[in-house]
Parts: sequence; structure tokens; C-alpha cells
Amino acid sequence: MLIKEIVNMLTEKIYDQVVNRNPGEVEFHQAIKEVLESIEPVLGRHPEFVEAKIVERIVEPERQLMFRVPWMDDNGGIHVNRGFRVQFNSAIGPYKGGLRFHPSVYLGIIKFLGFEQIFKNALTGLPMGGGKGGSDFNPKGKSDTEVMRFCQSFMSELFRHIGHNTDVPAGDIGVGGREIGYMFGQYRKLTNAFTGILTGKGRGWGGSLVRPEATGYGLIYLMDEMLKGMGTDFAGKIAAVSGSGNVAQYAVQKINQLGGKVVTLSDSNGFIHDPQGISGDRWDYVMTLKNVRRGRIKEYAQEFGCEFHECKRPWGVKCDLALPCATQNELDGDDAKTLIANGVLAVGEGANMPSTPEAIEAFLSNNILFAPAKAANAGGVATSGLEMSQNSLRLSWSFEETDAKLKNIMVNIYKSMSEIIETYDMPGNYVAGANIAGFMKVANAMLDQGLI
Ligand code: NDP
Ligand code: 2IT
Repeated sequence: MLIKEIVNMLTEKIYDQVVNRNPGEVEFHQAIKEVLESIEPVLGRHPEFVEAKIVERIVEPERQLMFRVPWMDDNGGIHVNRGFRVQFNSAIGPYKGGLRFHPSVYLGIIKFLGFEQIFKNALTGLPMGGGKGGSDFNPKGKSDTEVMRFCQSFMSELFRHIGHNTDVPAGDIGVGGREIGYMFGQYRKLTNAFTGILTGKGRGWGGSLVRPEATGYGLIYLMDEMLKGMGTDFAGKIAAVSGSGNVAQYAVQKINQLGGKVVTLSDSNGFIHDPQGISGDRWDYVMTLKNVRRGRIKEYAQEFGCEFHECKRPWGVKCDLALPCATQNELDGDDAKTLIANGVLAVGEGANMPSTPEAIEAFLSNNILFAPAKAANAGGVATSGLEMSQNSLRLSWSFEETDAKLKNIMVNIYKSMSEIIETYDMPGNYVAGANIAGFMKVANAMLDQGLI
């Protein structure tokens, strides 16, 4: 039998074991499958990884925590949510990754995100392991005081499992500066210690400049590098962006700065299409709408007299660049075919796992420049890593210095993926490039550290 076939049998066996051991966790299975397929050529060349059962070990979290989160609403009503923290892999540094508050959260979502985080964090070149957490709490429609009580209750359990050398959570969907603040306050009260146990902190109490902007900016820095590799750039390009939260907001700002035009934004109720472009006072409006008033994107269409498409996603809009920045599996095979038929040039995943496997396959087989999430949205966690460094040094860097470091990290991610693509002769396949580059770093660390 050819080595290729033997390796394929092995990864299929590991995949089946994961499915059997983690029943019903479909997003986790999806994330595992993609990585297993990508690393097959690596296993063919590195029997030492196979012998040490690195893959069997890497798909199993080091630790999984689930806990009760009781809290009281403004009317005295009692609610019980479930909290999660999956500490997936700490071979190259303390567990690091966000917290997601969304009603769809269950163990399978947290495990898919934690698994992806291992490789993403490795790609940044910074010493961070992979983890993820969150809750099925729905912050939508809750008052500030309700969100505060929930965050305090959540941290009342989480605090005993995290630490600046152990596990450092941050934000994700439904967790921004406000929630990080309430959780940090509770941690400090419980432990009587002011340490950098969360990132995305406020500027005046240990936060880093550029962290709010970092995921969106990093996405555009990486895309810019990839476009330059094709002899082009953002100037004059039309972009369709989904989502209207943290990642989408700053991706839009950076595209505007580079001379592109963003014509769509969305939330879970539908998308707006503004052919004039979401810039200047229109971008300011989105910032206030989403971060201060916490309203719906539909209001943008009413304010500026453009179209709102209820319950639809923006992928039918003709564009040069498509940037999914909302959530997992928000761009499927049919959406990909529509984008390709409409002449899309490049796709960059601001969200985690936004494209289905069918969509990725369509992009790759049609030679569409495709920046996969683990690389494309790594700027957020990279700047979290920079926040951790500043906390350890008890220093804070200027906006320009931090932004330059972020840009440098994104350029290096592009280089690492490109090197892998060349080594394994997979032209244009940045999915494999990202997965292999991240995997190699963690696998080697695990090998060096013995059977733990
Ligand atoms: P936010 O909570 O700030 O915004 C999320 C946006 O996505 C909102 O517009 C929200 O709409 C929309 N959305 C969320 N869930 C769904 C859904 N099920 N269907 C349709 N729309 C949905 O989160 P972020 O911007 O921080 O995160 C967006 C994505 O980027 C996520 O995949 C996250 O994991 C990823 N990411 C975030 C990083 C960060 O630093 N924040 C770093 C790397 C990746 P609505 O308000 O209606 O729910
Ligand atoms: O998915 C992600 O990388 C994040 N939500 C950011 C994680 C972090 O620790 O900054």
C-alpha cells in the first residue's frame, strides 16, 4: 500500500474515534475533519508524529470544564445558564482564547473553537496554547445590570481555573469591553490580585491599544498581503462584509483606509446593502448603533434610505471581496457558487469557520484567493498576546508601535503559509498552509515534552 493510503486510513480512523467519543458535536467534527485532511501529507513525511500518537492526543482536550451559572434579572427572577471552558492544548503556552455568550453555545461549539485556537495561536508565533469558553447566556435585550450580574456569577466559578500563567480568556461573540470589565472586576475582588488574567481590558486598567481594532485590522493586513502577491490591492475594490460586530466594524474601517468600498453589513435579522459605501458618518453611525445603543442593523437602512434584506445573507451582492465576519457556517456551497459566478476575487474569513466544507472546496477548485480563519482572524489573539506581554512588563506601547507589531505578525503568517505551500507543493492552498504551519509547531512541542 502507498504511504498516502496508509495515512488516509489512519486519519479516517482517528476521525471516526472523535465522532464516536463526542456524539452530536457536529461543529467539532467539522473542524477536526478539515485539519486531519490538511495534515495527511505531514504524517506521510513525519513517522515520528504517527508513532507518538500526536494526532490522537491533539484531538482530545487536556481539560473540559462545565459549570452552573445562576443569576438574577432586574425583576428578581432567577435564571440558570451553563458555563464552559475547554482548555485544549498548552504545549506552547498558557491556554488562550475567547469567551462566547450566545444562546447557540454548547460543548460542541466551544470544542470546535478551542481546537481551531490551538493552530491559530501557534501561527501568530507567540507563546500561547489553545482554549475557549463561554455560555448559552443571551446578552441580547438584557440590561447592563443583568449583564453585570451574569458576568459576576460566571467569573465566580471560572476564576479558580484561570491565571496569567495558566489560562487567559478574552472576548468573542457577545463578549466585548463591557463584559470583560465586569468579569475582571469580579476576578480582582475574589483573588485580591491585579493580574492580566483577561485580555481586551479597558485602556486605563491594563488593556492594550489596538486590541479592539486588531481582528478586523489583522484580517485586512493579511488580505492586503495576499492581494499584493497577486499584483493588486484594496484600492477601488468592492467588499461584501457580513456581521456588524467587533470584527466587521474594524475590517470596514481598514478597508476604507486602504481605498476600498464596503457595501454590506448584517446581523442575525438580515443584511443592509448600501452601494454608496459604509464610510465616514455612516461608519460612525454603525459604531454607535452597535456599541452604544445595541440596536439592529435594519435601522441603518432606515437612516440612510438603502435596502434591508430580511433574514438573508449578503453573498448574492456582486463584489470583488467577500469577508464573512459573523459566525460559523454562514457561507455555504451555494453562496460560494453565487460569489464565484459574480466574479469574486478573494475571500477572507474574519469569523471562525464561516465557510462550510463545500464552500471552501468551491473556492479552492476555482482558484479564488482564500484566506482561512486560523490565519485571517489571528490578529485578535495576536494582539491579546501583545497585551499579555505589556502586562508582564508593566508597560504600555503606543498605538503605532502595537499596530506595527500586529502588521508584522500578519505578514509573517502569510510567509509561514507560503513556505508550507511551497514545501508541500500545494499552490494556492492557504487552508493547508495554515493548518500545517500551526500543526507542525504544536506537534514538535508535544514531541519534545514527552507523553503528557
Ligand atoms: P460580536 O458579538 O461583536 O458580533 C457578532 C456579529 O455576528 C453580530 O453582528 C451578530 O449579529 C452576528 N451573528 C452572531 N451570531 C450569528 C448567527 N448565528 N447568525 C447570524 N449572525 C450572527 O462578535 P465578533 O465580531 O467579536 O465575532 C464575530 C466572529 O469573529 C465570530 O465568529 C468570532 O468567533 C470571530 N472572531 C472574533 C475575534 C475577536 O477578537 N472578537 C477574534 C477572532 C475571531 P446579532 O447581533 O444579531 O447576533
Ligand atoms: O477567536 C479568537 O481568536 C478570539 N475570539 C480572540 C481570542 C483572544 O484570546 O484574544
